Amino acid sequence: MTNALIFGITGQDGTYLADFLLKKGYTVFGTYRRTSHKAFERLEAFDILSNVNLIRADLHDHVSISRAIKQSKPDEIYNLAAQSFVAASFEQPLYTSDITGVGALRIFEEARDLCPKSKIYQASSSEMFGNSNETKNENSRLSPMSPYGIAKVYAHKSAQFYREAYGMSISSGILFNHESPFRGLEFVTRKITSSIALIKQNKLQKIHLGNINAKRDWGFAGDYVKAMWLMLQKEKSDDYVIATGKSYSVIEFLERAFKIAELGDWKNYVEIDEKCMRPKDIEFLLGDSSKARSELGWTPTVSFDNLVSLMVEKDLEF
Ligand code: NDP
Ligand code: GDR
Repeated sequence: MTNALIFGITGQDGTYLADFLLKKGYTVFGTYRRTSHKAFERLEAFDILSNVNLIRADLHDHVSISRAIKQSKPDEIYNLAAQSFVAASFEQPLYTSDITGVGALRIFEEARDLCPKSKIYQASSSEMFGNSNETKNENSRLSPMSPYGIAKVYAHKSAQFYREAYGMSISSGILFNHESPFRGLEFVTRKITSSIALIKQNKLQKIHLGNINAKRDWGFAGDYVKAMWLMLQKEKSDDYVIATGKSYSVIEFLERAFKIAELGDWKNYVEIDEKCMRPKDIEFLLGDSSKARSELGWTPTVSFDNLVSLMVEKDLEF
């Protein structure tokens, strides 16, 4: 039996990854935070809540990280836990740095003491690249434009340092945006598809959005968690860009989503709202995942059109 420990099992990726690893026969441990309400709705929707071993831990608290490692004796550790909403990082830069940046370091440091031979996955992000028109690969310049992006660079560089200085097996996946029907409601894709469902029910008239000209390389979360696992099956740890190689604007997402919902022209339902604008935003992101495709045999299976359909149709099941 192989033991996996997922920090952030309650999130979108954590749930897809837990499902994937259970199907591979892993014993899956995952961390959750204490909240005043239930945080397991995704694990319940996948019907795997009773199949995973939950451990309470917070990335702010290194003692809880240490306990999670001791309890799970992991062969593989996946650090997916983060304050992952870029917009919120402008409001809470210190908190974001502590969880998304230093939180990763806390895991690496505890693992160095307790399980230096475990394989570790670090969730790095295309948000580390910042703005430029170039297609990004593993060697592209890191020039983050948000407190979240800066925190991810800190964690990414720490992963490389622990790999080189201590010989630990830490791989970083530089993942571009990936979505699903289980994406958090505040991210733009799910905000649009969940709002469309409310419009259909006459519970909402307008969707308030910010920079709808922004372009992202959007893939499907189910494909991307497979890439995480593939990275940890390699003997040598490394960094890999995971992306589809196609970029679409928020406007193109709106066009496709409204067409599927048969609501007519999206412009009738969208209002541009200053409150949804960020102090700085990345206008364009496009990834080159040739290294992952050749070295890991990874390839995305869900097109942009199919991704939008999947999300709209799921939200319309009300
Ligand atoms: P989510 O926001 O859906 O999940 C984040 C997870 O981290 C949740 O389980 C959350 O718990 C947990 N978490 C938040 N704060 C803490 C904390 N202080 N201590 C412990 N756990 C905490 O993110 P995704 O699943 O979309 O992303 C997974 C990872 O990949 C994140 O690190 C994200 O930054 C990164 N990433 C995501 C991309 C994407 O497009 N989805 C692209 C590139 C990188 P709770 O449920 O309690 O909030
Ligand atoms: P992003 O995703 O910031 O790329 O980070 P998000 O869906 O939040 O924004 C994508 C783009 O859409 C624009 N936008 C809006 N975004 C939101 N959330 N709400 C709006 O109303 C809105 N209007 C326009 C944004 O300005 C942006 O340009 C995601 C997260 O999952 C990170 O954790 C991850 O690291 C990166 O993807 C890669």
